Amino acid sequence: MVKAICVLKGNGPVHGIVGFNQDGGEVTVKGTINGLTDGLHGFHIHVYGDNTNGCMSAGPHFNPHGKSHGAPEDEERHVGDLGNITSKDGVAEFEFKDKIISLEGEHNIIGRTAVVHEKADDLGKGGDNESKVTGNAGGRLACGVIGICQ
Ligand SMILES: [Cu+2]
Ligand SMILES: [Zn+2]
Repeated sequence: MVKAICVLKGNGPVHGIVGFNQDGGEVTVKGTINGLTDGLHGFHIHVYGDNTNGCMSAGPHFNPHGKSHGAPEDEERHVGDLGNITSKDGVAEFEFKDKIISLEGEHNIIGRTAVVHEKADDLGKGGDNESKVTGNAGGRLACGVIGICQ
């Protein structure tokens, strides 16, 4: 089984840790992120594992097939589109599976950046152009490069 880990940090109070475990054609994503406002926050894999200029250096969503932004369950989505996580009382604890991201091959996310956003991701259904690119999820509160772990 291939395993990866990401430690997310930002300029504010938001920080967390997210693990990625590959099991066959599925990756289980399990994490805890602290310091978010209550409610939904967009969570994506962005293309570059570069934090030179903070989370902005991570570039746009990981999108090797030139698709539009969408929900994790949509056919039309970026590989990096993992939807929203939910924070309550300052803690977002989550676990879900995704069949599109991978820890090997063409959809490999190792060496790229996980980002948690200021606002909810509208999952491509916001009705404006930006919705089809970023989901209108707003600022990048915390991020980290995804690395191989034991
Ligand atoms: Cu993002
Ligand atoms: Zn996207």
